[in-house]
Amino acid sequence: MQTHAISDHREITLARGDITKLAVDAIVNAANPRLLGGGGVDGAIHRAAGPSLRQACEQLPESSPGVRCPTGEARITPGFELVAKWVIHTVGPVYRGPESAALLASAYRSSLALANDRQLSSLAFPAISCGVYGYPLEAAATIALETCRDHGGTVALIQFALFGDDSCSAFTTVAARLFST
Ligand code: AR6
Repeated sequence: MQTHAISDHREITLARGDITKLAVDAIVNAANPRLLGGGGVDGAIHRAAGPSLRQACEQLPESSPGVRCPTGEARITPGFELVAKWVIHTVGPVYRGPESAALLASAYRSSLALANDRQLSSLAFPAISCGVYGYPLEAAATIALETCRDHGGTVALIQFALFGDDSCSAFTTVAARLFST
């Protein structure tokens, strides 16, 4: 595990692992706009949280037909059978080129803002958009880590749960460039 202090009271950690196992206030789900589950980390979170999670997601209002969370926004539900008390569901962009950066940053910012509203002190992110949605790892890691570094607020601990060798090494390389400790 790597730890980077970003101020006296805030740190970012990077660790290989399964986000569903983490004992943090909230884990972030890389979902799709329907918010009814899917593959990748979304599927893993729904399996670990149990069927109540899908029921809670179904209760969230649609902003347009089939859309409970537009790309770049975030919604919160309880974590049910997870160790984490809450799940923050966000939707990253499908990668279409550098113009996708603003929406990816927005997915991180919206998640942090929700955690802040609830006065949560610890939060775990997966590598949003880096699986099925095809975001190049180093570009995504730069956006993820810069956005978390620059976001003020109550979240004292931000953990990145990185699932594979490729995401682990990309986030580690970018963190070494961005952070001095
Ligand atoms: N813990 C942490 N990271 C994980 C886990 C896990 N248990 N499982 C996978 N990852 P993806 P996206 C990593 O595809 O690209 C879903 O079907 C994975 O290795 O889950 O944002 C949704 O419903 C990768 O690095 O999310 C959407 O339709 C990262 O999580 C779509 O995929 C993100 O990969 C969202 O695509």
